Amino acid sequence: MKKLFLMGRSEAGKTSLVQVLKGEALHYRKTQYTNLQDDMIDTPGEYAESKQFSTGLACFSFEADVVAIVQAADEPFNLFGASLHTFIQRPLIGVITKTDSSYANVPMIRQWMADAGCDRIFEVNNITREGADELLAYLNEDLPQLTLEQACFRQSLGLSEWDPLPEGVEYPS
Ligand SMILES: Nc1nc2c(ncn2[C@@H]2O[C@H](COP(=O)(O)OP(=O)(O)O)[C@@H](O)[C@H]2O)c(=O)[nH]1
Ligand SMILES: [Mg+2]
Repeated sequence: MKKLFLMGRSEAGKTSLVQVLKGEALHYRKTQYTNLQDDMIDTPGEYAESKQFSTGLACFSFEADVVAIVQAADEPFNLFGASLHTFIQRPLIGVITKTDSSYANVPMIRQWMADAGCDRIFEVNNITREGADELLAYLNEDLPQLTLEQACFRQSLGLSEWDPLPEGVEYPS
């Protein structure tokens, strides 16, 4: 299973998402600190909301296989800048929560996530668990383990570790 790192503003639904992905019942718990031990790294929203702490998120992200921006469908403004993926050396995905909100504007959040450089965007309603299976299926696919030579070959093609090899291209033997 890919180790998932979650970042997003307070109340975005990160802790609920962890509970949904683990198959637990939803229970409110304020996130006070970053826990690195688990398959899922949940972070306090205050990190994403403060300029001083936000670099900490980039550092924690190196402990993960995939980084997720979590944004509720009814968020009124965007905390994340364009091309965010360029300083995170991991695949970046977006998870849109609270799709059930009467103020939901999913196309707007999708646009923010596309601007940030998300490879994939998932919609998850934490209350009904709709959409959770698709995200779980993605997380259950492990990333390929590369040898140093394979990583260097990818670099020579300008590819990240997780981009698929172009059609017809194979690793040199
Ligand atoms: N309607 C709705 N409420 C949600 C959803 N996800 C989380 N919530 C509620 O939003 C509040 C904040 O959720 P929480 O997971 O603690 O957010 P965090 O601060 O990002 O960890 C809680 O009251 C949750 O029950 C969702 O998909 N739909
Ligand atoms: Mg939380």
